[in-house]
Amino acid sequence: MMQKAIPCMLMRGGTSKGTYYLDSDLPADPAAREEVLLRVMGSPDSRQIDGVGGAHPLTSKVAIIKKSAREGIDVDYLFVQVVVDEARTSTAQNCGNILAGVGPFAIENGLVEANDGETIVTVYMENTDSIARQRILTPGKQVQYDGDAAIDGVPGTHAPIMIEFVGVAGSSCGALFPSGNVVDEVDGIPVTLVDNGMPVVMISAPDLGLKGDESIEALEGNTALKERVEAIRLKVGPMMNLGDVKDKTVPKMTIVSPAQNGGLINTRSFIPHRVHDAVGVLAAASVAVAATTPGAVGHDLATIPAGERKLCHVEHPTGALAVEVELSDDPADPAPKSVAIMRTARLLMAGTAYYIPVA
Ligand code: NQM
Repeated sequence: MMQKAIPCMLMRGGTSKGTYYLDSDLPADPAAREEVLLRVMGSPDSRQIDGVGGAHPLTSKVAIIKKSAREGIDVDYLFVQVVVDEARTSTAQNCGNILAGVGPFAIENGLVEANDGETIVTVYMENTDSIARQRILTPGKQVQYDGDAAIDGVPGTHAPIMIEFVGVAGSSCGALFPSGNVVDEVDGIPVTLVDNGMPVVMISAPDLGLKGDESIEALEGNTALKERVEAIRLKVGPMMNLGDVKDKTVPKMTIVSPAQNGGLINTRSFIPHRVHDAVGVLAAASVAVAATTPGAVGHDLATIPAGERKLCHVEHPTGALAVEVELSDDPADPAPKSVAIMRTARLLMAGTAYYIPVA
């Protein structure tokens, strides 16, 4: 079968990497569309050797972008996780790292006209029916990628992209604390089920016999731990209004312990089977809100910053991710008043991707 071609950009968004497409370039038929996403990435194959994927969930991600018909919104963004070693994709989760590249992509492709200086791109996140506002540096109406901003998990410095989230609390699970409790007990272990943009299960490290600063390799090599964590994950799926999560990449399982470098709290995250090199953006936003909520798992371990707008450094295996949260002061509505983060992104390649259809 002849190779087929499709316009595509390869971008780093935050600490993740993926293929970015214009919705109009992809086939409309869902099965044909999924085939393109899989084949370009090189899935299913644990090495993704016949595609551009990086053989890890963090580098097997897709953004599909179109001009928005919604009032006050510039572009619609659909995130797709391409499973590395199975012929499967999932839209059951959002991704705040890949999101960082969405505004730059929209400007590069003429979906948003840049100002000379700075451009705000308002993004509707289809996976979670919520909004992100991105501030992008655009001197001379061109996206600036180089700069002085550093994020842990990415070498060097780049142009900062400030992202403010609107309406992310409960966006996947229906409520910030979807079980109706700030703490539940599952398999004899206290857990906090939280969704401030990403469904996350917080578990205290000692409750799993861990210190919380274990290496990624040690955690991924601990079969008994992985089985225990997965058993809890499968049980909490329905409690989080996510149903059967066996084939879903949510909820994320986050092991928390006291911060080691002056931050809010330390984390190790199963996403949900591999361990994250850092922490997801929206996952960190969920962790930050849980850890600052009295009674939740992690609250007693956390060092909570003072002030109304709290800059919470969520520590992870390669540094920390800072989330600025303004907590609710309304007991009837615990959703935070604001959530913001800083990311960087970079256009790595622009052009044509080639793939061979299976059928
Ligand atoms: O939580 C990985 C990532 C993510 C998700 C994952 C993310 C987020 O770091 O917003 O960014 O948990 O699958 O790309």
